[in-house]
Amino acid sequence: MRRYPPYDPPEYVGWVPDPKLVDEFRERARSDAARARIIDDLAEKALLDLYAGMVRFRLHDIALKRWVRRGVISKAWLGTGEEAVTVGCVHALDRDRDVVAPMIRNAGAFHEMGMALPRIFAGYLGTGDGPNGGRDGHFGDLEHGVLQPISHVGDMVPVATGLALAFQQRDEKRVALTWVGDGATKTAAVHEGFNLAGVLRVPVIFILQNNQVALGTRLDQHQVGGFDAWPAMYGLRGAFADGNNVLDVYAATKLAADHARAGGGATLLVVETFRMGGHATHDEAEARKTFGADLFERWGRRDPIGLYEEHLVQQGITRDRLGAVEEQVTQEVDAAAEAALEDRDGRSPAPAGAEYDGISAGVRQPGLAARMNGAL
Ligand SMILES: Cc1ncc(C[n+]2csc(CCOP(=O)(O)OP(=O)(O)O)c2C)c(N)n1
Ligand SMILES: [Mg+2]
Repeated sequence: MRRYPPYDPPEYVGWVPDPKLVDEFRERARSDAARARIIDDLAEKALLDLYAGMVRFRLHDIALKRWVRRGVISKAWLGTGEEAVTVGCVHALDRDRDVVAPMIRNAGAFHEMGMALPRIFAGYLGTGDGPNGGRDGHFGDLEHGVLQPISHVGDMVPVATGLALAFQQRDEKRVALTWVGDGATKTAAVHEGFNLAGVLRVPVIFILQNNQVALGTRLDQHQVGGFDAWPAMYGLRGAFADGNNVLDVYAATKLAADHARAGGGATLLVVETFRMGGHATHDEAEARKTFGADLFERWGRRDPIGLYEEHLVQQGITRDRLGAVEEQVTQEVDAAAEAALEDRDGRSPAPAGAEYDGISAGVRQPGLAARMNGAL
């Protein structure tokens, strides 16, 4: 894809494919027979949709970075370098019926679950036409199966478990999915949720998104060893995927969803990736001190979008075709960001309690009720 020097991590600016990594990308996706079958079944449209989804997420982040530079918003949390984790998971679900609970690195789940980009951008601006009427920077849209996160990391794990319990009790073949960061796994809520999901065998998928860092604390500073033993510890079906390989993430999630729908219970899918920037836009310089330049360089060569593009070209999809997809998504994101800015003062929320009933609506969760009752 086109690179954006003012906004991209420096490792992405002059990105050129490393043939060895492109081979590894292909081999990784084929190393497991069940995953290989799923990938082989993907039609060209589905392959291109995955590509469009990742490009959309990257450009969504770039639009937010641009707004931070222009002083439109004060700060933004980004998923740069981790796009494959969100997009691969979402595309593997039944997006008309399943429910996801994204965290800050998973904003791509908003648009990939079907929320309109202008509405998403309105959410960041806090205008009254945003998903929660401009009340809070945390938003979702239950009509599209996206739970609004709460700020406390890890808490969506027991919430997703509870949703899955409802699906199980109603004998609905539906799945709940949430992402949990390496740092968030240190909370009690995550332990409670994992344990309950294991005991009750509910149809939930936990994506343990190990990006090697929590705020300014490296994984090796908050945990001894890796996550290999964790699924078994909780009695959860365990799976592992390369978080910079969208096909691997897609296939692993699809298998987890099939397993859950068949009544097999919960999966903990451990995905390795890397945060190619700061915790948010405010601490990019600090992040460069948290890790050595070699680590950024190593993961920078594994840009999930660049690798996937090269893979698709090897599979016979032309660069022109990819370019056309990118162009269309670029126009879509640019237009949405511009539209959100127009007359934004005029769209600021009404004084609390005057017109907006978001608080009571939030408590009643009408979208969730409709979704849970199969009306949506
Ligand atoms: C319970 C709780 N403790 C602390 C915080 C402050 N906080 C917000 S994000 C974050 C880091 C989370 O790291 P991780 O779970 O690895 O996710 P990442 O940011 O790397 O995607 C922290 C500590 C919080 N939101 N909730
Ligand atoms: Mg982390």
